[in-house]
Amino acid sequence: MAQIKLGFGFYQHMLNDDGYRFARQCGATHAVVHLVDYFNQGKQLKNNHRDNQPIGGRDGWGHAGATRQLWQYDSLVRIREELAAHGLTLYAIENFDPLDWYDVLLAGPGRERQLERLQQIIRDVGRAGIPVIGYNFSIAGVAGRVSGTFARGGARSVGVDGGDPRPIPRGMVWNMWYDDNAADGELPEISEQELWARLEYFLRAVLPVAEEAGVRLAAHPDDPPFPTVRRQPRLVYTHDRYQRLLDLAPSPANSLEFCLGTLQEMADGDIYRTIERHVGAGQVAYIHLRNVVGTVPRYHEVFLDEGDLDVVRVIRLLDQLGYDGVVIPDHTPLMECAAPWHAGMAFAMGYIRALKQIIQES
Ligand SMILES: [Mn+2]
Repeated sequence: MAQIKLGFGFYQHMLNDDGYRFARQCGATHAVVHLVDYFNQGKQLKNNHRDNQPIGGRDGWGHAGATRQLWQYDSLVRIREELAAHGLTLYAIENFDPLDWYDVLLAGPGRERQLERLQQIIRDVGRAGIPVIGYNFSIAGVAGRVSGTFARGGARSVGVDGGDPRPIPRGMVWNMWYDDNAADGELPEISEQELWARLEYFLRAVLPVAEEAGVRLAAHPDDPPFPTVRRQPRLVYTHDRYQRLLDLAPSPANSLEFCLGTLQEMADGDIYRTIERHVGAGQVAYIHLRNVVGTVPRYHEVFLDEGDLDVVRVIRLLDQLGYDGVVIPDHTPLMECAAPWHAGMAFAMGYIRALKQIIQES
């Protein structure tokens, strides 16, 4: 019988023995790994601690490219082997480094060269035995979040309170700096149609390579799901736009990084029908699970068992649909103790593990 796989999402700075052991102790069997360091902007900003979700002020999440060596084939193999030694299967790499594809997102002069680099990364990831790459085709990325004591018992978490209209400075994309010496000024505003065209250009360049390499590319929806953020258009900010993404370039390698938190934040749509539609069709490579209260333009993140999403129903539905891919907790509120991030994640892992046991193993 098909079984949901419980995974754990590793930020780059957690790729060490302590991190591996923590995930395994939580019951994880699979790993989703971030190679980009979203927390490296140094001392000048104080709102981007490694023990919370990256929030980012004007300077976003810091500089892109700091951990670029990790994308080399030998590093990918080493990480996969380290995880395996701890009983964890490396299932996916999540997100490209902005330094490797800013001109793909911006349709800039380096686009062809960067597409070749992405093709090489996809080949290396496949050769290293890693079956999935998650990505988020977005110029603004995850921007405009606020932090507050939004969850049960006054637990700190993130949310959205209206949109973010601040323009993006040149030299920044996806919340990170790729060029410190960029001319002053702001990124030009473009249409949503133009951004879809850029996505299609990207998919047509990389999907044939991905098919050959045995890698699925898995698209994350736009979080937060506004039509525009920081004056840049978004792609997947309503439920039906996921289908549009799939239809743009049909391929077994064109798949979804199914973020249930982001889908739940959307103003339209029935999330359970969206799960049936895409999970049922085998289009979901892996799932981000978290809970929220509210939808755009105002919502906040909460513990898995207290939000608008019926997580018990979700796990039951995934089981009924025969889903045998990976589920990871996306993010969780911080808990009051010496290790707030770890406590929040351990709670989420235990909650999902228990549901899985009750529904699948009883
Ligand atoms: Mn997500």
